[in-house]
Amino acid sequence: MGHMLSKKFLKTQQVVLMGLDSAGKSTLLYRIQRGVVMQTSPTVGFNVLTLELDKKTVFTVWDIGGQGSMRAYWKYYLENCEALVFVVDASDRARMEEAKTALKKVLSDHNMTDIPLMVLANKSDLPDAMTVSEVSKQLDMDSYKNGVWEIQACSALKGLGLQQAFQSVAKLIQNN
Ligand code: G3D
Repeated sequence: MGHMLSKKFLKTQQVVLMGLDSAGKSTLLYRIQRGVVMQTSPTVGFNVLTLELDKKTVFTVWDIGGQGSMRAYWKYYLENCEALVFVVDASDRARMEEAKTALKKVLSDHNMTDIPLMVLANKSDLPDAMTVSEVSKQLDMDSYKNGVWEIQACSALKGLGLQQAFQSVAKLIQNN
């Protein structure tokens, strides 16, 4: 499966979207979706969704909370990944630690060396949402000194900040 996917996506920009369940990934995709959902739930026993945003950009979406067993499959997607978008629920203080651990795991994959990262502090419309600097601190972003990363606030529900965020992702890919 991996080999076929790798070949298929070779000519497109592959953006991998990850985050804990409930971070807002589906809502975000729904908001930005212009293409069609190409593939959902392959038969390997976990949910992965692939979405063709336009002719050149393919999003692969993963829920990564507590799913360590799926890590063996990430590599097929991360191999050609040009940017990682990591979505966090900025209003969910209780799960920040879990998000931090999950992000650390992904970034430790050797395919992620030199891949730019965009952290989206989602649900910024909620009154108790953390600011980007709070989220950044909670995720210990300062420890990624060697990597290229950015953090932006957004509200997938209201559609706020998404356009800017994905323009920045495109820039990060361009500059990489
Ligand atoms: P996931 O795909 O990452 O698992 P979902 O997350 O997109 O399913 O979102 C989980 C819940 O968070 C949904 O609420 C969704 O409406 C809500 N949500 C997503 N983005 C935002 C946001 O920007 N602001 C607010 N206020 N809520 C958001 P339900 O109630 O359907 O579970």
